[in-house]
Amino acid sequence: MRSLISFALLSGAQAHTLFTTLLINDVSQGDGTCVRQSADISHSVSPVIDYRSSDIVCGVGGTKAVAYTCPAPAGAKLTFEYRMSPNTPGSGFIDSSHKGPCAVYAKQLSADTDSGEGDGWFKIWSEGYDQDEDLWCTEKLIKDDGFFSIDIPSALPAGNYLFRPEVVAMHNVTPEVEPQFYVGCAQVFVESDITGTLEVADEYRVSIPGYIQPGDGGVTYNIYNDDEYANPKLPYPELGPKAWVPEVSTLTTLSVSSSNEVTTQSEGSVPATCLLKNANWCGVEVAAYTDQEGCWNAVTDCWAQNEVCWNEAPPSGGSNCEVWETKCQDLDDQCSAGNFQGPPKFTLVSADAKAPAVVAAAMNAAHGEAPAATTGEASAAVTSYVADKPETTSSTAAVTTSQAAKSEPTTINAGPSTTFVTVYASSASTPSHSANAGESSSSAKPVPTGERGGRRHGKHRYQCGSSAAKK
Ligand SMILES: [Cu+2]
Repeated sequence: MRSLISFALLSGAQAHTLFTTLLINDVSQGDGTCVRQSADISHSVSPVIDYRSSDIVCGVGGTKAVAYTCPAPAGAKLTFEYRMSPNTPGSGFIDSSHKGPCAVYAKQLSADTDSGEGDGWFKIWSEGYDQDEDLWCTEKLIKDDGFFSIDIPSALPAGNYLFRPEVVAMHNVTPEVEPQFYVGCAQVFVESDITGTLEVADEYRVSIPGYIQPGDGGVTYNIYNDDEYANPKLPYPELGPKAWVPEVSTLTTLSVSSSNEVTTQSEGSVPATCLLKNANWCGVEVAAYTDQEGCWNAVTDCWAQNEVCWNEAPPSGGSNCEVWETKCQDLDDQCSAGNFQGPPKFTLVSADAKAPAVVAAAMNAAHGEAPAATTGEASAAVTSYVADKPETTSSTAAVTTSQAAKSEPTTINAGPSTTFVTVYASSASTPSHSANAGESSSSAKPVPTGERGGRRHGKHRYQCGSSAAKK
C-alpha cells in the first residue's frame, strides 16, 4: 500500500512512459511478470537521464533481479508494452512530442539472478530517423499504441537472458541537456536446441553503462534541424553499437543438438503452486485445517500473503493483490460462520489484462514472414482489449490469465484497508507536460521536424521529468 497512492495520483499527470508488461508470442505474461520496472514507484515513468549510471541498465533499481523469468521458444516474438499510466493497460506509448530512436539490446546471463550490469551486451535491432517517411522510431511505435515487438534471433543458445527495450526522447536536447532514456528489462529463458556461450565480437559487444559516451553524435543530435545548436547531422547517427544478428554457422562456441533436444528452463519460473500472481509475487494455498484454530491461522496466513503482495507491487499495480483479498475475506467469513473444515474451494479470477486481439508485428521481422509493423495501417492494427468472459479456475488450478477489460477509470485498492484510489487514464488522450517540476510552460510547442532556422528556444525547452529537472 505505502506509496501506491502517490504513484497513482502522479501517473495520470505525466506523459512519460514505462515498460510494464511482457508478451511472448502474443501471450501476456501478466502485468509486471518477468519485468524489471523502476523501483522509484512515485516517479516510475520518469526517464533515466544519466547514461553513465547503473540506472541505464534496466531503469532505476533495475540491476536487482525480479523473482520470475519467463520461458520463450527459440525465435519467439517478444512484445514490450510501454504505458504512460503504468497501472492502466493500453494507456498509450508516449507523448507525441517525445521523438527519438529506439532499440532492443540483449545479454546472455550466467544465472537468472544476474544484475545485467557491465560487459556482454549487444544490440539486436534499432531504428532512428526514417528520412523517407519523415518519422522517428518513437512516432512509428506510437501507432502501435505502446506495443513494441521484436523477434528473438533464432541462433541464440538456450539460457537466461535480459532483453532490454530502449526508447530515447531527443526533443529537449541542447548542449546542456541530455536525452531521456526509457529502459527496462525482461527476464527471459530462451529454450533452444542450440547450446553454448554466445561469443559476441568486439565490434558489437558493449558494456551497459558505457555503451554511450558524452559527445556521441546520437546523444547530441538536434532533431529540429535548426542552427541554434550543433549543426544538424542527417541522417541520425546510430546510438550505441551496430546491431548484430548472430548466426550459428559462424559461431564456434555454439553447438546444435543432433537429436533436436531442446534445453528448457530449470529455475526461476513461476511455481506450479501459484494460485494467483501479481507481477512477481505469487499467492499459494493456505494449510488445510479441521478446527477453529487452524481456520483462523489460515486467515492470518492469507492476509500476510496479501500484505507481501502490496509491498512488492511494482508500478504496474496491484490489481491481483485486490483479487487475492477476496479469497482472504471468504476464508474469514467461513471461520466466522463456524465452518472449520478447509480451506474451502474459492475461485480466483486474475485481473491481468489480456493481450490485444492483434499485437504489433515484430520491428525486425524476417523477409518473407508477416510484414513488419513499420508501414502505416498495418502497424495500426492494435485494437482495443478483448473483453472476453472471465475464465474461472478452481483454487487448485494454476495461474489464471483471464481478465475483465477495463476502459473505465481503474480503481486501485490501496491495501488491505478500506482506502480506494481512483486512477484516471486520461494521459492517453490528453498528454500534459505542465505538471512536473522543471517542465516548460504549456506555451512551448514542439517544432516540426525539418523546420529550419529561425525558431528560438529557451535553453531548457520541453524539459520534462524530475530527473531532467536536476540537470
Ligand atoms: Cu518526457
